Amino acid sequence: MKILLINPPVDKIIEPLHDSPEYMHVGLAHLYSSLKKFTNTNVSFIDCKFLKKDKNWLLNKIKNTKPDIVGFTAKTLEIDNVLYLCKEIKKICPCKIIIGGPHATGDFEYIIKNENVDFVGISEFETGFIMLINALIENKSDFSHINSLVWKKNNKIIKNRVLSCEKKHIGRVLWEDFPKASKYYIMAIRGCPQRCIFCMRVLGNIPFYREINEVIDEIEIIYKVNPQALIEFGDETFTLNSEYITKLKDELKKRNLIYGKKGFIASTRIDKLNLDIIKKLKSAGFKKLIVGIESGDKHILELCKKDIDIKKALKVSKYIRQSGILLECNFMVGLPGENFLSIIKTALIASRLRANSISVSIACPYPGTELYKMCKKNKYGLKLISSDYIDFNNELGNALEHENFSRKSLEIAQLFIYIFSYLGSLRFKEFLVFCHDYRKEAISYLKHFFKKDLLK
Ligand code: B12
Ligand code: SF4
Repeated sequence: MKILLINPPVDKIIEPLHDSPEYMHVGLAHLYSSLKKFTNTNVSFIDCKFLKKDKNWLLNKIKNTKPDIVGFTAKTLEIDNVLYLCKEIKKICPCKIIIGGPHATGDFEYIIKNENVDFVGISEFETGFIMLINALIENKSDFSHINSLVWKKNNKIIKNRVLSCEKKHIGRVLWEDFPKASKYYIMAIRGCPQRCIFCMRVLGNIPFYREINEVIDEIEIIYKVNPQALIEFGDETFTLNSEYITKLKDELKKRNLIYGKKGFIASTRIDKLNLDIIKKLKSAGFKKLIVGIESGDKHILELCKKDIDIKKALKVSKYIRQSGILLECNFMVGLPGENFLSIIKTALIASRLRANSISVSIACPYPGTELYKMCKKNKYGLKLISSDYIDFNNELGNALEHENFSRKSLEIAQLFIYIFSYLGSLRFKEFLVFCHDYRKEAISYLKHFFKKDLLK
């Protein structure tokens, strides 16, 4: 049985960082590795974005290789593009099609209703996929025993129980099977116990810690494939558990993987950092930490269930700067409770945190989140302004506005925070460095910013 896993191509490069990335899709890399280990199938993985391949190339490839199962991953903004590809694939290849990933987890009905889709996988899906393949190999027509699967029986949609994957099925990614990349994302911990209203938590609320040895084996293999690789931990909250970090640091040291490499990057919550953990991360070779602050307004942070204390965040950011680790802070505008004053507060905090880089996005109500439900009910003056999923993107999207805050005002607020975070703390040189480092993204951003006005 031939299985083809696909990270779909983009029609047009709008956000170069993500549409034409230097890294491969971690979720599909995990699925590939588990299917290879636990099934007797011929599995392959094509990351069209990483390989810079377009839809014609992909369709040709499918026509020539005739896989039995095609599996697409899809974020919300790419789901319609993927459904279009499914239609084209069914014309040229009599395969089964399964879709998984973030959109499938948040809005499986939208996908399974499509006549060209056979199955949908919800949340993490290593175990579900292995069970599905075994059922297909045995020619079964009943799939009700398969974890986290959505399927159709006599045109009726059936959603099975959503269960966590079996521990043994989440193994080491076989990075050595893929082309060399300059950047790799790896996952040590899956899931996040917090409840932020804008976050999907595709991998659930219960943290699952991978075996330290396996994570470090993965790092070792990546460095064998490319000794100059940059490695980022994609975990939602990397420093959830300080003991885990200590063990990780010790194992990295033991295997001499800390020095001489490019250094690691990780994302975490600022309230899961303290002086001790920062020192550990520094000695483990971490060069950059990314944290979500989201807003400088206490009321908004409460409404969003972000659960962080701004004063403590300022203190921790100082420790990070003193340690020599670079700090990136993420902010969001357009959250419930946003007003003129809260924007000013966010800009002030962004400047006081003195982060080396920042990212300011506009809140995006991804289906399956509490924010989406709030928008649907027009709570706190929130409004969904598009039902077209291509607009569901935090950076350059067009999905949400407020009763008293038009989309354009949110975009102006976003630009204002970007600029004020540097110039408000008189960091002119750092601002120029930031503009230089992210020049391609800045051009896309400015094009998007002025596009609607120019079209008028
Ligand atoms: C790390 C990460 C990134 C990394 C990329 C990592 C990578 N190389 O793949 C970076 C920082 C670059 C990134 C960028 C973006 N991200 Co991101 N990211 C994440 C994060 C924190 C973890 C994802 C991850 O790697 N998980 C680990 C792997 C093992 O899990 P997984 O990918 O989900 O795959 C599992 C299942 O989903 C499922 N599955 C996945 N694909 C498939 C396919 C099939 C066929 C099946 C059956 C199952 C299946 O099985 C997999 C194994 O269990 C999630 C949050 C989260 N909890 O998911 C957000 C998240 C996925 N990102 C999100 C977004 C929006 C983006 C951006 C668009 C940001 C932006 N510009 O606004 C970009 C888009 C990049 C792109 N073009 O793909 C959203 C997606 C929401 C949505 N509904 O679309 C999330 C959910 C965060 C959120 N807002 O809640 N991201
Ligand atoms: S802390 Fe981060 S990963 Fe966890 S729910 Fe909040 S935004 Fe999502």
